[in-house]
Amino acid sequence: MAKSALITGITGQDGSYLAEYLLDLGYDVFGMVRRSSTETLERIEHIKNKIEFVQADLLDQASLDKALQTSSPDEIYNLAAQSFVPTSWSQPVLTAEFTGLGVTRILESMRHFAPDAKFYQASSSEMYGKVREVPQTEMTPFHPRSPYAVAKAYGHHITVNYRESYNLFAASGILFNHESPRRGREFVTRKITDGVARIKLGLAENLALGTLDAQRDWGFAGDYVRAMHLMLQQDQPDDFVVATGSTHSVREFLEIAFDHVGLKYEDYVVQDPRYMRPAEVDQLIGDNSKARQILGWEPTVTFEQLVKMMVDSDLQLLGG
Ligand code: NAP
Ligand code: G4F
Repeated sequence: MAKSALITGITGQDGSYLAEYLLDLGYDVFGMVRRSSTETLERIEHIKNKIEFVQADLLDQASLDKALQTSSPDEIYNLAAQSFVPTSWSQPVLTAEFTGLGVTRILESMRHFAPDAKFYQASSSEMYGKVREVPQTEMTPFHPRSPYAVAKAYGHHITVNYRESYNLFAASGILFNHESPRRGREFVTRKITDGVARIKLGLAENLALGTLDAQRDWGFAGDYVRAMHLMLQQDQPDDFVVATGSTHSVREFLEIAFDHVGLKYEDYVVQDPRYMRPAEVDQLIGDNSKARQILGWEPTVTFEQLVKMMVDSDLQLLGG
C-alpha cells in the first residue's frame, strides 16, 4: 500500500518541493491549507490535482485534530509557520502562536489521533543567532536574535520533549537558509534576483537593501526536502543540521547575480535603513557531517549555480 504524508505549509516554498518529491516516490499526499479569500496554490498549481487538500489552521486545535483524523498519515511534515524574520518584530505574538505554539498543537493532535505517525519539525539555523561556535552543529547552544527565532527554539524543544515524554517519532531538521526560484520575494536572495532581472529589463532603476555584510549558508530548497524525507526513514527519531558547509555574504550574492547579466551591483544597490534589523544574525555556517554520515545526504547545487538559477528564472518570469 502507498505511504501517506500530511504536509502543513504545502503552499510555501518547501511544501511545494516536498509535495513534488513525495508524489514522485508514490506517496498519497495530503496538503493542509488555511482558508483564504483568494487561492494561494501558485507554487503547486502543476500538481494540485494529485494532492488531497484538508483545511486547517495552526491556530485552531479542532481543525488540526480533524486534519489528522481525515488524513491518517504515516508521515507528518510540519512546515507551516510565519517564516519571515522582520515580520516577527511587527507581529511578535502572532509569530509565537503560529511558529511556536502551533507546533504543540499539531503534536497534541498527533498524540491523540496518529501516535504511530512519524513527525518532522521545520527547525531553523536562526535559533543559533548570536552564534556560540563556528560552524554550528546539533550540539551548539541556541542564542535566538528575533521573535521568530525564539518561537522556532520553542518549537524545536517541544518536539524533543514530545519525543521523550510520549515516545513519539518526532524529529527536527535544523535547516540553514535554502532558496529557489519559488522563494518568497521578500527574502533577500529572491529580492536580489527579482531586482537584477527588473534592472536588466529596464523595469527598475535600483535595488534598496539592508546590510550587505551578513553571511548565510545558502543551499537549494530541492536538495533540502530530500533530507526531511530521509530523516523520517530512520529507525530512531533524531535531530539533524542540514546545510552546505560554506557561507557567503549578501554582497557576494549580489556580485554573482549582477555579474551574471553583465552589470555591477555598485551601480544599482542603495542601502536603506528600513531593511536593517533591531538585532542581526551576522554569520551562519552549518556542519552537515551528521546528515552526511547517518542520512547519506549531500547537497547537489553550489552557491553559484543557485544564484544563476534564480536570476535566470526571474528573467524568464519577467519575459526577458
Ligand atoms: P514559506 O514559503 O513562508 O511557507 C510558509 C507556509 O506556512 C505557507 O504554506 C503558509 O500558508 C503556511 N502558514 C503560515 N501560517 C499558517 C497557519 N496559521 N496555518 C496554516 N498554515 C500556515 O516558508 P518556507 O521557506 O517554505 O519554509 C518552510 C518551513 O521551514 C517554515 O516553518 C520555515 O520557518 C522553516 N525554515 C525555512 C528555512 C528557509 O531557508 N526557507 C530555513 C529553516 C527553516 P499560506 O500560503 O496560507 O500563507
Ligand atoms: O533572506 P532573509 O530575510 O533570511 P533570514 O533572516 O536569514 O531567514 C530565513 O532563513 C532562516 C534560516 O536561517 C529561516 F528560518 C527563515 O524562515 C528565513 O527563511 O535575510 C538574510 C540576510 C539577513 O541578514 C538580512 O538582514 O539578508 C539581510 N538583508 C539585507 N538586506 C536583507 C535585506 N533581508 C531581507 N529580507 N531584505 C533586505 O532588503
